[in-house]
Amino acid sequence: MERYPTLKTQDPEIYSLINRQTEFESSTLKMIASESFASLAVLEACGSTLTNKYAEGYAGARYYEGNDIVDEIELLAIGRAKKIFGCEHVNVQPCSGSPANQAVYRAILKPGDKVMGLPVPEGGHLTHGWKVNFSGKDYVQVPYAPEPTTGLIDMNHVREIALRERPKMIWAGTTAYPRQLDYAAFAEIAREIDAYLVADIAHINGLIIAGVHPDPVPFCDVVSSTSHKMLRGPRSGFILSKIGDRYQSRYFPESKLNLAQRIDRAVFPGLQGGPHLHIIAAMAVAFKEADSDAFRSYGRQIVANAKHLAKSLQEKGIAIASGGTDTHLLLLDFRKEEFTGKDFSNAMAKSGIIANFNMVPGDQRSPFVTSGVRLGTPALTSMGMKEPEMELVANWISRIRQNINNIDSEAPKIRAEIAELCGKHKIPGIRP
Ligand code: DSN
Repeated sequence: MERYPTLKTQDPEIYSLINRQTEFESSTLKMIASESFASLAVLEACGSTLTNKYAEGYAGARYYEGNDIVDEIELLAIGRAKKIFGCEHVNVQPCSGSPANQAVYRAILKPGDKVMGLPVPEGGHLTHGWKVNFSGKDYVQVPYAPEPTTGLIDMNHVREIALRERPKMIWAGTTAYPRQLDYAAFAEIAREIDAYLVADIAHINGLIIAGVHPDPVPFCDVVSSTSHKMLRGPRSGFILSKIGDRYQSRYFPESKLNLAQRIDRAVFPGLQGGPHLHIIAAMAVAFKEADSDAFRSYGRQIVANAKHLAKSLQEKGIAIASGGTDTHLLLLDFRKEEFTGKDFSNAMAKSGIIANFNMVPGDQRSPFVTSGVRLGTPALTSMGMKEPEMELVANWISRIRQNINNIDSEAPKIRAEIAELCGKHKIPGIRP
């Protein structure tokens, strides 16, 4: 299939770089837990003429003329998101997960307020109050973390911290935690201290749609997400919320705006200008794709693959943080090894397995080298890989470990075998 024929003649340099990256991703194992493959339909919507349109505002209340058709697009995206997530209100304008989360802060907190979240080294996200991010500079993070010995979040411990510190908002969301979150328990704690509960489901939205992870929507005031990652949409973000604010009289007695309205105002005009309509159209396409048996089966297989990979690796003597996984990701735990997580992820990349080094619970090494590697299965599952392929992946990872001090001679052999396996599989958006 010839891609981008116009770009090829008009800008051969960019054409060639895009093609090189596509070829690279087609011949290596994409195991970054936050990546997958968007469909051709999603990519076509991203590359559509909608990129030309300005539509500041919301459907029916724009600051430009000529928006009747794009209103339909945005409303379609919102309607489809409401259907798959079963929520009261949706905003599809945030440009990605971090801007979505920024809007959540603006809608429900004031600078200096306390927010409870996992620090980045503990498996949280930059925007959950980490010190180098706006969320840690303008707000005060109350940290919680998986227990160093078990690798699990202990809800009794979370409750103790919450009762002691009384944050105004609690994040239930992770980027490197392989277990399910207990939203009902988070909600009970939040209610005890009159805190807003916000779930960040960017990593696990597809598992929720597939019914293989608890659903936060009934328990949370707000749920934020990206639309890329396992959802396989464009790079963007969205916010789901209740309409009413259960703490309106306590925290916003003067405001005439409910929670949904405050979120909408926080996104536009609070933080952003014109919405990216080509991306919103692509999100609508992704939401439609996600509302299907094929997608739900993909979500179930993501978890089946991750569990199988974890078990196969354990059988080969590789430790897995928290003893396994219930989700799309696993953390290889190299705390007892002489090599670091960074050494290992470099060796994997040389061999054609692309992932990232990551802190693990109880890690004594610096975040710049770590003792862990985070692996995810969404992209391989999108390629149609199942348990037999996970066995192969486990074998390759085991060979990398055995040859860690001699990787330059072993890596090319592994890489060739991986390229051969990839060549036998479809890749959404790239190879039908
Ligand atoms: N950067 C993403 C991840 O890899 O988890 C989170 O936004």
